[in-house]
Amino acid sequence: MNKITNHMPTAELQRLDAAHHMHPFTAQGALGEKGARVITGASGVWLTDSEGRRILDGMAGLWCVNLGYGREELADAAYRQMKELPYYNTFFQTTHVPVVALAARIAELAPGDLNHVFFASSGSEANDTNIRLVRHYWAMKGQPQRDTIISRRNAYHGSSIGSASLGGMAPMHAQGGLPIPGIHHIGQPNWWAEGGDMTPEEFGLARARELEEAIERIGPDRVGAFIAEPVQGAGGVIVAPETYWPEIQRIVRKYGILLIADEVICGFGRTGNWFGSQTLDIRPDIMTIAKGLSSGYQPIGGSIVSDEVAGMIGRDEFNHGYTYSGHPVACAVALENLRILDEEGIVDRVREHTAPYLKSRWESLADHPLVGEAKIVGLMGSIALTPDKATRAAFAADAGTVGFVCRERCFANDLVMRHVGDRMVISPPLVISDEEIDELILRARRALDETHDRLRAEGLMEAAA
Ligand code: PXG
Repeated sequence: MNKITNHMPTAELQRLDAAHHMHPFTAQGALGEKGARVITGASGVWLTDSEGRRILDGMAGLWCVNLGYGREELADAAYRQMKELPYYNTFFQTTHVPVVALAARIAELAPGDLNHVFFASSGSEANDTNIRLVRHYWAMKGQPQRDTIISRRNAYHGSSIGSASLGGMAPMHAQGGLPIPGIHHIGQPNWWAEGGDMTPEEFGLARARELEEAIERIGPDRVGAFIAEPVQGAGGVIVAPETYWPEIQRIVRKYGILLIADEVICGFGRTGNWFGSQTLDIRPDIMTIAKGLSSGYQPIGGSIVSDEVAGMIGRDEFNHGYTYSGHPVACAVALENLRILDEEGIVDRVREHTAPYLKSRWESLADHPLVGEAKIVGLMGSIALTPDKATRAAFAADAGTVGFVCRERCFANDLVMRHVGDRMVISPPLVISDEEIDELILRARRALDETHDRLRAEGLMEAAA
């Protein structure tokens, strides 16, 4: 076979891709007809494709390239580590310098008594670890029946069997016999779509109290933990009303259940602090991390665990671990990523400058005829598309039809902005400049205008009954 390079014709790359590469979350047959966009390089917030187009990456890859593309320091860190010690494990009473240094640094950054890290290679693995951690913790405390974990509908916690069970994505549960036993889902705090006639404050309280109702129904002695993303990411950047988290906090304390904050997207500067839990004043016992930990330059994730939980787990052998738990190259790259985020003041800059600026520009989109609410926390934002702002109506067409049209128009305008149903979401690299934010908004508005034209032409502006 010929060497596959960036210089192969796009059509040939697309043909080989469709023939041999199974894509995640993709209808492979349809992909074969259209062909995937081939990304060949990137720098800062800009991607380049095989046709030579420059594309503004409004999603930081998959919510992960916090530092932006093309940082040579991270490549150098990987190169140095590969030469020195490309691999060693952390089983059987061994350790190595990068894993020690990274664990200690994460413990320093994490709030409160979250001082212990169990490493994995992804957020999915880390959440699988969390299921086992929680259940083993309660078993060690003499309460093995506390094996139920409560989560939320439309949450995303990963794609392995355990983590997808924690997640509340109905289309994922519909395939492969999910969820596993012992996972219970309550409603999400999505006021725009589900708030009905309640004020956001009333709705936030009502949705939080579903946790209390679930605990009472299942039995307070049966529930081990509640897991949630500080801001739901893949569910559409759903920002809970202000009343929600304080009430959740009250309930988990009242019943003594563990709180797991899934920080896979919110962590490492995304919300303007090191962790989303700090931005939203959440006090978890366990945090899931991945993505921004290495800015996506290496696959790495983990669970940050409190003194109390780690102490209890440590009393016995925890029969759990991955070949690549604490992989030295991934740890070295993550450490370098954290150094740069810190020393260049990137997290502080997000909080003090970039987030307020993006917020003012993002919220200006709310005057567009298609846009209902515009929500944003730090550098993660969403807009709800609607045929009727006053009633917060959904479109008559199947959910996602309009969002898909808008995503296509973004693509055509060389902007990566995702759709989740009929919400559009952004999560750009944290290093995005003011000029690049202006450019992002300009392209988003153009895409919205083109979407609006197309919806009118195709009779898709009808509201659902
Ligand atoms: N928790 C959260 C909150 C996530 O967003 C995971 C766990 C799983 O991480 P891994 O590394 O196993 O993928 C995620 C991942 C999307 C999309 O379409 C989002 C994620 C992954 C893939 C697609 O928005 N988030």
